[in-house]
Amino acid sequence: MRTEQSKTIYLKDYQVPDYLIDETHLTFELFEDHSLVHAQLVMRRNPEAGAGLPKLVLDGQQLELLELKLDDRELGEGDYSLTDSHLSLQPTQDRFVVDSSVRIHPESNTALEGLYKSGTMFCTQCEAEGFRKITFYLDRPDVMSKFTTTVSAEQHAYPVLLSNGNPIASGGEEGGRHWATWEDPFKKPAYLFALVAGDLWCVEDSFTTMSSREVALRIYVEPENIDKVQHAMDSLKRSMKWDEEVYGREYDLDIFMIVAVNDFNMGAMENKGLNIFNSSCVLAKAETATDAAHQRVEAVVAHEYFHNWSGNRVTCRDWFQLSLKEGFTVFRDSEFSADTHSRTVKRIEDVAYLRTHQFAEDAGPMAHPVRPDAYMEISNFYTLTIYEKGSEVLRMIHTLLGPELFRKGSDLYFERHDGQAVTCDDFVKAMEDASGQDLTQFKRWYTQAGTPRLEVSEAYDAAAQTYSLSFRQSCPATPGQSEKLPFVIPVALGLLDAQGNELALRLQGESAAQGTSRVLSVTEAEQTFIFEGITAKPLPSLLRGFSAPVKLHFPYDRDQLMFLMQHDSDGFNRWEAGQQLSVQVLQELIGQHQRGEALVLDQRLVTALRTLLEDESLDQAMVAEMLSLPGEAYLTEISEVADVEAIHAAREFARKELAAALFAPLWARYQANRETSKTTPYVAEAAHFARRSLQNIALSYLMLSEKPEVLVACVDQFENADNMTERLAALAVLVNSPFQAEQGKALAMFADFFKDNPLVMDQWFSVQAGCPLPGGLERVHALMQHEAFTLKNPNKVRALIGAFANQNLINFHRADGAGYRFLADQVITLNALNPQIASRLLAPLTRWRKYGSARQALMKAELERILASGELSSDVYEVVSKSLA
Ligand code: B3K
Ligand code: ZN
Repeated sequence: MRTEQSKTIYLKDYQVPDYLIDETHLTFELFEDHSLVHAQLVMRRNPEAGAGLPKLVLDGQQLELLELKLDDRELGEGDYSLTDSHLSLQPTQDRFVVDSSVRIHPESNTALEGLYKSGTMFCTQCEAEGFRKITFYLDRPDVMSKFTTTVSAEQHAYPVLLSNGNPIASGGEEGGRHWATWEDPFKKPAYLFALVAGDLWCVEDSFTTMSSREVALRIYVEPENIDKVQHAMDSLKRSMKWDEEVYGREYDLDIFMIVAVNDFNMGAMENKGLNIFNSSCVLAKAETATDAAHQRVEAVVAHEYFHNWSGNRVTCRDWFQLSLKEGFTVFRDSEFSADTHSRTVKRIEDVAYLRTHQFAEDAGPMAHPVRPDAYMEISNFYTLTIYEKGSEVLRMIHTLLGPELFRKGSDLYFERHDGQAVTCDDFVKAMEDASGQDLTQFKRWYTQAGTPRLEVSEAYDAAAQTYSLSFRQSCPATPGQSEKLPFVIPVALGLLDAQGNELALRLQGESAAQGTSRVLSVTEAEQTFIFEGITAKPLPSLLRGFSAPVKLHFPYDRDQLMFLMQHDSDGFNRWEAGQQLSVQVLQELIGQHQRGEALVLDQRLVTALRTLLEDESLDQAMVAEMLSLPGEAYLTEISEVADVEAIHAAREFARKELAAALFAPLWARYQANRETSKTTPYVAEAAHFARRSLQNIALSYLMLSEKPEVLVACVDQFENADNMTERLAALAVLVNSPFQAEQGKALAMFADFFKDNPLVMDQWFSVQAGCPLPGGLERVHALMQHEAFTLKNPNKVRALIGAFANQNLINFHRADGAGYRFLADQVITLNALNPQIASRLLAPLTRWRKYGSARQALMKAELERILASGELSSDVYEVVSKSLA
């Protein structure tokens, strides 16, 4: 458990490694009750590290050392020293070879880090520091080595033996065993190592690269899933093409493999040539996976593939630089999805996610910069800040430089640093060198945590025909950072006249207007921009496309927001105006609830949504997005003190009022779309996603009316839909409805039909875990006893416990604290089984400062109880101790 790792590690202490490993030769002998790992490391003194021959200190945890040799000489106990995390020995010359043999126990590894078993197959997860649980090694990303790997296992149970690179030899052994050797010609850090052994089937395809090389593509799954990989394969080929076209990046090995495993801590892993995926991010077909799941598979396949350049060919010098590969790769995958489907809808989804979850993280006890300065447990830093905010930082560079210079910068970065382990500074330097722009101040986005607040005010001078916008930026204190310096904030904007036309934008000092939408760079704490030639007071459309991850404040009134909803040429800002209108209306209802007044819905929201619903020329996905009221989690995030009951009551009241007032247009749109769905085969493309999303959100409103004809339609959709998107949406609204009989029947039918499909059963758990009706905690308790549930599978934990704590706020935040007690109990159990999952599950308790004093006390008491519960993993210890600090 907690050893030396609960010490804090600082970026400022970084030192180059004393030794390098040129070659790594591994042999694995896999057995049912243990495995043996032999490692031969061809090493040399690092010329950059100075003179002398310091001790060689190898990382290693939970390894039983069987044999150790230095240059073929067997070492006895006096020749080395061994702790529970390191093996040290004294080299005697600049170049030497270390041989070690260790015994490990993948069969009892429930942490799912290092080598472990998922069901009957062996697989690995090494990022960030899992390789040290496989063999003694310099387990740090700036040590890059050429790997050769031989795997041997019983042939019948493990016919498929895989590792990174190309297969170079294989054969049989006595006693029904066989072996295979793989060679990876590219130097890589140990975190990209992978091994798989199992009874797997594969779908094979091929891709011809831009220089006409044939690459074999294989997706391996357990036999029962072989019918669910076509979508992932199509996504992979589209990703490979897109990376050639948009970034000029070609794949480099002759084979690219993906393996789907059921027990996996994260979404997937970009191991060189052998990506290992959570099965939830590979398997998708119409009957068993929703539209959202199809889009997630496509995005994750693309993300991991894109890492081959942004992460593998050019990797991180140390883990403080994690966003170098993750922020960049998220930006790349989100642009891929935007190009493949609807750009505006993708942007809306990403921003809604960022503002709800990353902004909350940035305001909480674990807030950290995109490039952190310190950590205790690196697994805790695979965060929304590193990934999502990191991607926003890349997007801002893209916005400031423009697409051509950005591409020039990425070309220079890949060319300059191919085969190296580098820093975020190296990335920015390439962008500066390629563009000629100075990004010194911009780099504060990497070093300062917290979400900046941007207040904007306006002034119109009719006589001078000038319109000025004044910006004032500030950033709240975050742990360890009390003072912040101004950021570079790119603000994309336009000005609308009274008819909704866009005005030509000429700033003071310019001789000609520069278009009708442009990007201002706000660099000072307070700064004013003056537009000239403005003949009447305009309405500004600010932060178009969410051009910077900030909290924007402009005193729009509701009529202005309705105007922007209709007229803004920027699709994202039309949605944003609708969200702001909804927030204002909901906050008014929250106030009424808190004062004990009768709730009264501002009819302007009804009018605005009616206009959208009745306009059949609009993109249906946009209409669906605009109909979705801001979620309870977002309303919590923007509250000073979150009033759980008032937020829930206000939102539910608004939904019911809208459902009643808009019944006719909702019913018309629902019926039309459902009819089309009945007669259209399932297609995973934007127009079809759009139709089903409007259909399903309409259904969720319509069911609030409790009218019999809607119930009939809902049950029909549940029973007869040919795809999971429609079926699951119908199930979810039934579960949230008062129709007990229909609901019970549907849940039973669903579970019976899909009992052998764990990913579909995850959906079944989630739908029930998220149900806001009273008794949520009792339902979750009961579901934990269901035969399909197990704490050992991370997907199950997320589907049931995670969904309850993160999405069912009214039940989780029960006033008596039982929800908190439940979550703490699960964290304590999981701490011993799987520390990474335990630590992630904790997040809702860390947000205690958002709530009133009674809830604060209850949440803190549970954090204290976890802290006192015994030996904690470094993962859980870091999050709990920082939350209480
Ligand atoms: N790089 C992996 C993350 C692995 C995290 C391990 N704790 C997935 C990804 O971002 O592509
Ligand atoms: Zn990634």
